Formats: sequence, C-alpha cells, structure tokens
Amino acid sequence: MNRRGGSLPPLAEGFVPYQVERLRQAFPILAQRIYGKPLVYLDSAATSQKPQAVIEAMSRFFLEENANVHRGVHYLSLRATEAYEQARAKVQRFLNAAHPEEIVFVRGTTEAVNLVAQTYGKVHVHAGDEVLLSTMEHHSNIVPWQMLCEQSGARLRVAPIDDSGELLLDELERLIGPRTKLVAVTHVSNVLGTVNPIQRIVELAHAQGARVLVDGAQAAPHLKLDVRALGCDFYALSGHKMYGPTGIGALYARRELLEAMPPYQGGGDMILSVSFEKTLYNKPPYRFEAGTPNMVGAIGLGAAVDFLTGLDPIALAAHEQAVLTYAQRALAALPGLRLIGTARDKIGVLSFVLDGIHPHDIGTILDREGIAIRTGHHCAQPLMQRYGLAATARASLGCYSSEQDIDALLAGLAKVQEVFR
Ligand code: C6P
Repeated sequence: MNRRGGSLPPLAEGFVPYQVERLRQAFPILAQRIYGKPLVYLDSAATSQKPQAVIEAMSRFFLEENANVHRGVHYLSLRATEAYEQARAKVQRFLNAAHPEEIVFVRGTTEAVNLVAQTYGKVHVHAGDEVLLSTMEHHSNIVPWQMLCEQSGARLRVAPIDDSGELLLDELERLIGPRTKLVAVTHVSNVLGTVNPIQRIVELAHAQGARVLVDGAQAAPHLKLDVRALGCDFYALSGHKMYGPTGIGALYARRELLEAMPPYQGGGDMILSVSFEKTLYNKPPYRFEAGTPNMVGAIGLGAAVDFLTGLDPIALAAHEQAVLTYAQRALAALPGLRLIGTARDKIGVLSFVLDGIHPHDIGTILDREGIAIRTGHHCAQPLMQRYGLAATARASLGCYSSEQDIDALLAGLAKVQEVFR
C-alpha cells in the first residue's frame, strides 16, 4: 500500500517510481511518430493519454463481463454490477469521501456542474441570491451558473485575480455575504495552472452559510485529493484528464446534500417505482444516474484511479514540479515570450504568447514537428479578457512528460521564430 492507499500499478515488472522513461512505456500511444518525428505530447490538460492498464481493463470488461448493471439476476449482470460499484468505491477512496454513495457517475466535470446547478441550485438559489465564481473559471463552471441565475433571478459575482494569476482572497472574502448561496471555484486553472487555496475558500464561504463546489478537472491528475480535508460540499472531476476514458467523470457531494436534492434526469434506475399517478425516486447516487450508465467508462475510470494511486504521489509531484520549473525557466528566457500564469503554487500548465505571432501559427508549426500543444481561448474567455488576449499557446504536462519534451518544445519554438523573423 502506498500513501494514497492504492496498490502498485500494473506496469512493467520491477517498476520503481519515479522513472519517467519506464512510465512512458505504459502509454503505447507515446511511442508513435508524427510526420516522421517522435510524438511530443504536451496537451494533457485537454485530455491525457491512456496507460495500457486502463485500455486492458476496458477491453476485459467487454470481453468477459459486459451486461447491464443493476437490472439482471443473471451471472454477467451481477458481475458487471459488482465491477461498476467497485469502480465507485475506488473513486470514493481516491477522493477520501466518507461513503461510496457520495459518488455520482456523470459524463465529466461539465455534467457534474450542470447537475448541481439544476438540482441543488434550483432548490436553494432564488431571486436576490448570489453565486460567486472567480475570473479563472472554465466555461463549464460559468455557463451552468449563468443559466441558473437567468432562471432564478439570482446574481453572478466574480472574484478577481492578480496579474500572476492568483486569486485575490481579500476581494473574494469581501464578495461573500449573506446573499451568497454558492461559491463555485476551480481547484486548478486550466490556463494558468494556479492551484487555489480551497480550504481557505471553504472556510470563508461556510462562515457565511454558502456551499462550495470545486471544479477538480485539472487537479485530479496532479494533486493528492481529500474532499473531507478540503471541507467542500461538491467536487467534480473528469476521467479523461486523469488517464481514464472520456464520457465518464464523478461528482462528489456530501451525503446529506445529495439526499435532499431532487433528481437531475428521469429514466431507468433513478426510480423506486413508477405509475402514471406518481413516481418514487431511488436513493442517491442512483437517483442521479438515469438510464444505462457508462459502465465500461466507470471500469476505465476505476483502472485510472488504480494507476494514479499506484504512483508515489510525492515522487509524481516532485517530478512534475521539476519539469515545470525547467520549462518555466527556459520559456521565460526566450526573447519575445510572455508566460501567462506565474502563480507561486501552480501545476504543469504553461500558457504563453510570442510577440507578433498568432498562437494558432505557433500550434500549427509545432504540429509539423510532432509537438502537440493547445492554442485558443481554452474555454476560458473571461480569463483571456482579463489579460487582454484573444488566445494563448498552452503546453501542459502529464505524468509522462519529461525535460526532453521541453527541449523539443524549445527547438520547435526556435523554428516558429525563424519562420516569422
Ligand atoms: N478543459 C482544456 O483543454 P469536461 O469537458 O467536462 O471533461 O471538462 C470541462 C472542464 C472543466 N473545468 C476545467 C478547469 C477544465 O479544464 C475543463 C476542460 C479542457 O483545458 C478542455 S476545454
């Protein structure tokens, strides 16, 4: 057992954390060549690559266990149900939630936020109330609240950040008042890499009776998570950012909150009984999982959690920080390059602009070198406006990223600058 309470990952025999070259062997896609060049994958914040263990767990499910869950009395259905519920328990342990019933399987972070807005929000947020966000939110943690505010007559408020990309906590504190019903804030910014002080934000919000939803999409692959230590009410994550499949994620919500929340969607498995006169709803988490769920996705997410918990979190964090520091220093030294997001506490997301060169041109030229980065507004347009930018180039790291990837990026950027000289 390691510090996160998981067992060692099913990697190559004799694997010793943390050897990035060996770890990379667990990700078959990374061995590819793109346009004849070795793939340099620096787009893990958009979606991470998948280790063999996740791919195998998902194909094993289809090969040996596939049946609908919670519905059959036959062997395969019971086996699939057991695997699905085991995956839920893995996510519970990963988040250190108190009960497996506090984990709702959803499509991803976006669906988790919409679920809370349209269930908890609909019941508790009324005209005159306020929902507090921060400038650095992803659209998935803005638009659902805007929709709720339009429906309810509540008001959206926004806590500002400083130039380095850190939340202005004094301003945030000033904005939380008796009207604040919900504070929805990202744990880690997908553009700046900033790690927000969630515990402190929770203290401030709870002191005024407000609930806190944390968008954990970018935190889950990098940070050791403990929702009870954070004290948050809701926590959302996406499987595909944490080495698992797309189309699956999790919403954590404290049991008493979930129990008092109305259903999100109607359909199979969220009911106890249905008649044309009246429907009785199932208990959480099933009340929020209408229809046949993404069973193989849950199995894949469970395998991804095993993979992540099997890495030594201290060694992983040290490795990611070392590559980040190397990258920050090297990029900052490039003439004409400006880093966007230089918070003291940040993870491996490097957004930047180059004088006189459009981010899309940077991305396109790098692509021909086999280097994958993301360019654009990163679904955070209000944050872009804060910096007076329409777009940035963004290189983002995963557990398999290395200083060699950064060297390749630097060589690629030299070519970009050569083209525009
Ligand atoms: N960010 C990026 O390239 P979904 O799409 O539901 O899995 O996750 C949405 C989401 C929510 N919050 C944050 C902080 C995110 O970074 C994301 C997804 C990707 O930055 C795709 S836009």
